[in-house]
Amino acid sequence: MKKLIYLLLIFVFSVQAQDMNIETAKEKNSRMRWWREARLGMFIHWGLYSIPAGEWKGSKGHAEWIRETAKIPLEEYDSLAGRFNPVKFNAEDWVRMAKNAGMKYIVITSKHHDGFCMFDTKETSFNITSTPFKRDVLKELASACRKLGMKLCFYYSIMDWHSPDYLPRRAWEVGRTASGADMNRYIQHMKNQIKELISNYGDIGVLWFDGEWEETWTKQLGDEIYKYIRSLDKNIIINNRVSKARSASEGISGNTACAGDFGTPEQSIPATGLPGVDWESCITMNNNWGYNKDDYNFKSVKEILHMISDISSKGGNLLLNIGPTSEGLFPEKSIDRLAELGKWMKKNGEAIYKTNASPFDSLPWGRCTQKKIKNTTRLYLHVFDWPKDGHLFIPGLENQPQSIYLLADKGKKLFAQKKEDGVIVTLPSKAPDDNLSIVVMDVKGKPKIISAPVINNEFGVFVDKYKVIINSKDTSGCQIRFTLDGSVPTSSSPIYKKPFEINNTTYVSARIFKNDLPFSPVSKTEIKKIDPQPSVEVQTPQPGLRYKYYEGDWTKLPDFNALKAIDEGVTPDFSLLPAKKSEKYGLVFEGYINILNDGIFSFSLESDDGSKMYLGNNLLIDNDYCHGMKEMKTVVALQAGLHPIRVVYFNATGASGLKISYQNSGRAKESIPGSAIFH
Ligand code: FHN
Repeated sequence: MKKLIYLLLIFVFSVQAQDMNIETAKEKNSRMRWWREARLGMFIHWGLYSIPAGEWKGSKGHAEWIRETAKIPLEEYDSLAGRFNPVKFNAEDWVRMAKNAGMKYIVITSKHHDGFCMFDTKETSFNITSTPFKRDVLKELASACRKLGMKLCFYYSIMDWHSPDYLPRRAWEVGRTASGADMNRYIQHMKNQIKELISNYGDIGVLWFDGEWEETWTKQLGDEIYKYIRSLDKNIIINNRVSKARSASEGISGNTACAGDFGTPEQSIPATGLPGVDWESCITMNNNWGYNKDDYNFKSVKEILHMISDISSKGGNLLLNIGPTSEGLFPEKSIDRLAELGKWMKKNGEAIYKTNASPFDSLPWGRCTQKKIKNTTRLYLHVFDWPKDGHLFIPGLENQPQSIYLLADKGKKLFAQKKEDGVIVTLPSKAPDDNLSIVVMDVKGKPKIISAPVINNEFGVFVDKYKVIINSKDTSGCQIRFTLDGSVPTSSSPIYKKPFEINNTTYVSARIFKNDLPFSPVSKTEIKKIDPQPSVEVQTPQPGLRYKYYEGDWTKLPDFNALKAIDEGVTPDFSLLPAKKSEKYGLVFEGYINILNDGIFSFSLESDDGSKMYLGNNLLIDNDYCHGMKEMKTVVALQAGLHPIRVVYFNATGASGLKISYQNSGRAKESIPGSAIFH
């Protein structure tokens, strides 16, 4: 009887799991396995925008957003479909270039924000079969991927500038009515297209959503679509942009309660790995996602290899972008970079594929990935800077290496010496690869690493006196010894017992000792004393900031002094004014910020779109140009009192936002309160 109940419970749970998309950790790990092991994929942004290739009626600097950034009326943009004829497109060539570059999956735009569908969809005639080319490129890519053993994945934009049902319209599309638009009908349209993409092209690895930031798309809708997709295909992987999990910059933090299987930092790499979090950095090879014929600013092979190394050492994937031409060709420089990448991956891919994040907090000369092989750990030491003296010091490694060799020359055994605070490997004078060389080291069991002590030096500078705090991970039975002149601590150096103050620029070094012998690497940091920026005298400061409100059409901050303000007045803080009437507007805030104590302040300026912050006569933060909510920070030393502050801001289209905060050394980050603002 018990067995029957047990079986019944398993059945109920599995049905419920299926319906609710609740899967066990084991099932999720199985579903994510190929993606986690892949580490490297190709992103392809291809569509009608490749025809203008970044230029429209003499205006340059555009790409896949050209319909928006060049404000092309719907009918005029749609007419590009009549010119789309990529006669040189060859799906197998593309897939072979991705494969030879060491990429394990391809994510291609099935539909970008412009709404043009690169596949044969029954949902709209605004698709590739209505072009002179007629052929369904996703179908051809699907068969090429099957033939050559590549995972095919589709990018799909939630935001759709073409669909009559999608809202909001673009702000400048004043002549295009929104009446009759029906977002519910649009969502059904989306579901129908998603079903086409999942059903008609064979095994699809990932549905890669984008364009989720507008207010008409909600967490609830995102979660609903996620469940819908998983009900169609229980193995497919879905990124976090299906819902509202993506915060501005990292693409990972934000609302983790939202649906989505992995985080999506864009054009950035998180500062550290995020244990237990799946994430993929999507990054362009040059400056644009879609093809721009004038964009020759391609990253070097070295930069690309170091990105792959940095990302995989933090447990993430790299999705590297190509923007093909309107003829259906990869740009020459993209082809070159792929070929160089492939040569390196052919010899060194073992250090990237199927690896896990580094066991080290950081390494002065590069990165590390690791693999468990039975009861051994294989460490892949990614050496960016080949040591001139031929000695590679691995700080804090306690394990006695079992074998060491160059991945590019496995026959050449290397020798290591266990030191009290780590391992020194003797390397050949010349690195096997000028861009990035891998040293392989096997250690028994798990790597045991003694981390160097941590000296608190949040901002690196102080104005009056500074409390030095030195911490170390649990190393019971040890002492921390330190020096204040930059010399390496010895067994006769003072023992750190509690925080102490310094009054001048000091080089603090610290090291862990056990039984009076060095036991960890050395930490060293300069803590610099600087003069604070002087405050200013203001006769009768009044609460609040002066503001001036402008309207206009900018892709970067204009010289507002040369423009006529539409509105001006005094506002209690930096919040965006309710008075704004247009989506495309600018603001200038001017006044004084009252600093209560001499100190070091970290200012943060986060905005969508561009902004700049001035303090006194200095440009403190430049966060200009069109972008989503993006934060930039800087540190400044200020004297107590009033300091002139000026913030300029513009919003181009879509979402808008401006957040200004500061953090005094040792205190939490906070928005600048109205009580600190005067004019
Ligand atoms: O607006 C898009 C952009 O065109 C591009 O597709 C990138 C790629 O991740 N995603 C959006 C910006 O976050």
